[in-house]
Amino acid sequence: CLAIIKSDCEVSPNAEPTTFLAILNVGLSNGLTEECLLTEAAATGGKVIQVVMLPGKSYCFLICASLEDSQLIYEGMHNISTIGQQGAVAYLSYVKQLPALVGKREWNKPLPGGLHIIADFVTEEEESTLLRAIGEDGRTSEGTGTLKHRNVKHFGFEFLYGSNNVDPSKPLEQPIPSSCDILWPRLNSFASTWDWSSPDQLTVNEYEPGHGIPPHVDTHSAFLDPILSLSLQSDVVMDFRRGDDQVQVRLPRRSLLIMSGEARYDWTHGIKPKHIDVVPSASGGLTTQARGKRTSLTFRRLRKGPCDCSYPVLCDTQQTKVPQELHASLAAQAV
Ligand code: AKG
Repeated sequence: CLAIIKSDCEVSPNAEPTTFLAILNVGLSNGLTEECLLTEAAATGGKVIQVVMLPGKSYCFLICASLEDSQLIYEGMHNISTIGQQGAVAYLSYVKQLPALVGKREWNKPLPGGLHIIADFVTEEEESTLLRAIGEDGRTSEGTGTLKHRNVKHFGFEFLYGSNNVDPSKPLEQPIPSSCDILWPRLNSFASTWDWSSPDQLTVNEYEPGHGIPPHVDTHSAFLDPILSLSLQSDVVMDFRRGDDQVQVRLPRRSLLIMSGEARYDWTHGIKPKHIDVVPSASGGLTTQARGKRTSLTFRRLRKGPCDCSYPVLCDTQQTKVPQELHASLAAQAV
């Protein structure tokens, strides 16, 4: 095992204690979760600053708060802990350093053009207010609001998953809740970028851990640019794709995602149905993040006419086939 980490990522064992521990025989590839590892380490009395796990690998690393913490964890877990799937036994070793930037390449790609993420767009208090407001009202999809991989509600206009469109002649009784009005003045710094007006359509998606949404582009002729999505309750990783290009984007809880221009029209976006995301860690490696229940508020503005964008590939106005096929996966989710 030690030979593998040496050849994989040039990490050498150290006979004397260090604050870096390699945990061998368990990792992302055999189902180890950060939560499980941290619980096990905490039970030894040792304090962990960070867990570093590498995609596809059956080992991982811990950064401990001090040499004393590292020794407590080593003594409490080496050869004793059964934390992998099917109770794989963990072997521990002190190591000289952590792997440099291993697995991080995926995360070093530039974001799609026109994609912005504004962290802490709402406070925790505002998050609670918004969740209360959308919980009380709204039109549920397909009568029940349950798609195979998430629950959905609409305000302003219903998004029709059969046609992947809205019917502008049929506004819903419930407009977008007025508690959302606090959001729009915060977009002032972007206002010159778009011909801005407040959204008139809101789709609320509730994802339990393990839920997701298939890759799709929001129908060009149905909605204007930009499309906004506010993430509440949990972080998640969203995948953007254009041809062979794929970019993973972490959407933190309480952040606002803005998809404009290229990101709105020329890239698909989707969320893989998983319980755990692999995400960058501060030390330059990767770690896992268990998903909690996530509620997203996707705000759109109806276009009411053909799309005149300069991104024809996924444009239903300019070609009918590709977007329909893409959206078929969304429609297929309806129960
Ligand atoms: C949609 O409802 O079409 C979405 O893409 C939702 C995105 C999200 O959950 O942030």
